[in-house]
Amino acid sequence: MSTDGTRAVRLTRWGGPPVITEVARPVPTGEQVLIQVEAAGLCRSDLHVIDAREGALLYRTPFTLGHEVAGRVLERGPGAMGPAVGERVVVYGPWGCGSCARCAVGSENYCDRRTALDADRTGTGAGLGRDGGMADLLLVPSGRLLVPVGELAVVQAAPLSDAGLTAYHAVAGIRRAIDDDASVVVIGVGGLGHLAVQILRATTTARVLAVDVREEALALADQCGAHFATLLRPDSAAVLRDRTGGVGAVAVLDFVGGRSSLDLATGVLRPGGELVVVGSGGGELSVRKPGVLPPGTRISLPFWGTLPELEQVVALAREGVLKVEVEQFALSRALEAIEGLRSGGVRGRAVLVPD
Ligand code: FEH
Ligand code: ZN
Ligand code: ZN
Repeated sequence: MSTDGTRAVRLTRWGGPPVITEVARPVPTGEQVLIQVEAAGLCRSDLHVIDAREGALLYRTPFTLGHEVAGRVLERGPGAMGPAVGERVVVYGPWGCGSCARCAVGSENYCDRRTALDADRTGTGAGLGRDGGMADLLLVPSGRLLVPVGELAVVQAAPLSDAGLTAYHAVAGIRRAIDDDASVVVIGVGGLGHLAVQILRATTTARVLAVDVREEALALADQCGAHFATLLRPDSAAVLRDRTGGVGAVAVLDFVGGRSSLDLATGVLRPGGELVVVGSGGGELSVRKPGVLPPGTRISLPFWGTLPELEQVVALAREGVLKVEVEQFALSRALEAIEGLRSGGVRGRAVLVPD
């Protein structure tokens, strides 16, 4: 390993496997900030990026993967703001234009200029067309995208920037629906779902009912504070509805987004309830076919989260309220970790740590 090169897990061509290769050390200019990566989480969206056919995504290869990153500020460009050199931070992953009405309030996940950014094909975030953090170093466009994490362990901090933030944003969207004796169903207790259970328990009065297809996920749901957890079966809607006192759930958070999870959601929702679809499991739902959805159902497709929400998630974690179930892998074992995620063999969130 030469002294000035560093490692990165890169997608070098569409349809090809990611490779661990040496890249030049980035030099921060202007507002940019160089991060010494200390932890980078893996996400199912990384699999979608890796498996994408040419033209499916508006990104140009090659680029480094990884949109769930924590580390230390190593070097700052001359115009950089935010955390100082040496400070430990987590990186807000949706990189918008930074100046539109949405970005101005920290909602870069909903940047008004995203279409233009897509057209420019330079990518919309860390590891999403822009060089990401499955690497030794990460160059961040601006210090505005960094949230200090204090003494929080980095393998706990990294997953907050995507799994934690996405779960928190999904819960934020249904908070108004949670009245007395409300039940919320969480479908999929993986990297995002297990944090959603904890966030619901920590920030709402909801009765939390969890569903998954894996026994070990039910144990994780219990560990995270779910009031009830069950395997997905043909009678799950009836079983869950019974746990709601017969009225149904005021909200369903579907972190799978597949045919069976959407079917279950339609069977357990209360009239006037909230269907929140986060997972991209390829499921379809007919919104107009009579009898598919209860009357008054509101459907939302939340995406990632906002900078202020990331600060709130980090605060919850620093208070000890959020505990991420992590399976740690050395950066040099990144390809093995990716295959482990693909095979469903990861408990909680897989996190790469530069070795
Ligand atoms: C990232 C990029 C594209 C689609 C979905 C995602 C999520 O993993 C972000 O949380
Ligand atoms: Zn993700
Ligand atoms: Zn913007």
